[in-house]
Amino acid sequence: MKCIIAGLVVAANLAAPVAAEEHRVTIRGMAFQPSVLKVAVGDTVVFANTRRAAHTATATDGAFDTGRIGSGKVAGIEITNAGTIHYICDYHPSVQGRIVAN
Ligand SMILES: [Cu+2]
Repeated sequence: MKCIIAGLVVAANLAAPVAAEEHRVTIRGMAFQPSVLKVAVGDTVVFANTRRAAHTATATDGAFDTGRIGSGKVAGIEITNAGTIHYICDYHPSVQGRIVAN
């Protein structure tokens, strides 16, 4: 009986590949929210600027850079590598966030 159950679990995993997800980070109050985001490689992260000031989301290691995100605008990036990415706003370097990709 145990063997049959294990077989079913394997079959279910093969039949349902994990789909890429879209995550949202909001820039508000001079902070990225959430400040730490866990994602999977292949996922997309959309940064939404709800404030008047323009911002960027710029990885300190060069992994991504949204460029200028104006008030009320969004910018999306795809996560292509596993690891922890620290990012800042290029205009306000004290505004920081982290993406942990597995
Ligand atoms: Cu900023």
